Amino acid sequence: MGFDLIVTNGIIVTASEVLSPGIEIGIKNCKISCVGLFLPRTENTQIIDARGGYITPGGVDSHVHFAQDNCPTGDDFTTGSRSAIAGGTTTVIAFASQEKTETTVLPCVEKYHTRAKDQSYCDYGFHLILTNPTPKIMATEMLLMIEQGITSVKLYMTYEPMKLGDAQVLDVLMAARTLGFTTMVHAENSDMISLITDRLESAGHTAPYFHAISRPQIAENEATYRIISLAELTDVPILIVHMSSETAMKHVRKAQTRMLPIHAETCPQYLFLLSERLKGTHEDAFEGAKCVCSPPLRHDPKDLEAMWQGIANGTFTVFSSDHAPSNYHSSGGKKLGLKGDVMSYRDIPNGVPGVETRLPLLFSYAGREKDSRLSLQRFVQLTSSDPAKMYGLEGVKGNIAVGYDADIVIWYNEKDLEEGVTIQQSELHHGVDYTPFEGMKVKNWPRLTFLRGKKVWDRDNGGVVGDVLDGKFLRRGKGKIVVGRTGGEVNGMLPGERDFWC
Ligand code: DUC
Ligand code: ZN
Ligand code: ZN
Repeated sequence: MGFDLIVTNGIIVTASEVLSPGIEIGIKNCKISCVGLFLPRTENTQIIDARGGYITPGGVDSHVHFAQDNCPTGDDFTTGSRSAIAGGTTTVIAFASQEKTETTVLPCVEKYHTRAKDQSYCDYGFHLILTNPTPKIMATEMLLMIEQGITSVKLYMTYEPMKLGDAQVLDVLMAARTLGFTTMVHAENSDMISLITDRLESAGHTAPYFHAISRPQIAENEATYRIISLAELTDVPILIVHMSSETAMKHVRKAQTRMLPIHAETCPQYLFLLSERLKGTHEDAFEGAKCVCSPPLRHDPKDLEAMWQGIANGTFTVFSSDHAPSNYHSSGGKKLGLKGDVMSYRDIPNGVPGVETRLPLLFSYAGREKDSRLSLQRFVQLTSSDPAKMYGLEGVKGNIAVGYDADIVIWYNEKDLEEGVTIQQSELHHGVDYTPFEGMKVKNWPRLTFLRGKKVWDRDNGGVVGDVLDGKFLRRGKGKIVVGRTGGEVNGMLPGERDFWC
């Protein structure tokens, strides 16, 4: 029989260990079938030499926006997934987004399937954005969704066209309790933001920088505390997406200390970028629009530092890109916020691109060097194995272990890349016309990416060597709790009190 492929001469990093040099990966029928020493070769075995570099699992980016109606100028599945594999990500979970006027989610999910099928370089799944969770959807269609492998939803506590009130959030959480889907939440206080936005506009403060002024940390803080309370009341695990501030993060940490199943995600922009980036330049007063995202970039380097602490100490379960692609130069993109000479930050599409730069940015700080901020294992947990667990892909994606899909990233031996890599838009593979990380230096970059044993990215020999037919839809199982547990009592309630109404 023998292996189809053996990856040799590298240092394998799993979610729990950095394995000794010499340990090899044997791949058969697209799966990792052995991790061990001196694997037997046959004449049909292809040997991949990792040249002494690290080997990590293919990245699982569980928060990307591809081909979404609200960002029509950026990435579709083809360009977005191409960018993913060039940055070492082999699985993405994108969104199928329900319109508030829709009383069923089935056509919307079909629409997003059509946008992705046979158009993806990497494997993909969908979360469902619920903006109108009718009783019928919650009672019958969510069951169907779970059967079809869509086992997570995202809820918004802000944005007029998407937000749910607390009563609706509670309805969804109660359905999640029964059906077992995973609930992701965008936590910002909508009314605080509206008040400030209206008053800023009256005062003529409408340049991109005021986006950050309009969404202060206290708005994230309040909504985070509120959603944790709603989740605690109903005893349901949640994941709070794209967290940006220490005050809000402290609620998560405190809840986790009480063993509540409260998970959190942060993204590269909240580790590396500050609100000063929203200020225009001499040449282009509107350029800050490129960095408009929500929650916004924060003001102080201490804010970044706090997010790094959450990365290192386990508060964050997931490090995603929140790749939200809108072109800067297209009229339907970021320029929606520029009418003639008049800037209007509230009309700028939210979000920054980053699916390709996510892994290299974090990997630069992983390891045992003096300037490292997290271990290599923690890097794997945050970028691959924990998002896979959270979203029902454990055992298939996100780790280097027997039985898993052979999704593998081989990094350069640092001796072969002494100068590192400078991030430049001209070198990236997304469909967006800029990167907010332009000019930043990273230490390393995926040299080779394999998707289910097939080489799809070879940085030195052709770049993208995969195909849009390579990516498959992932029917995900139900997500697992990674932090805490259900079944805890609510502070101040009698033991078992919930049973009267649950
Ligand atoms: N939420 C996201 O998840 N992405 C981009 C913007 C937003 O508000
Ligand atoms: Zn969001
Ligand atoms: Zn997002």
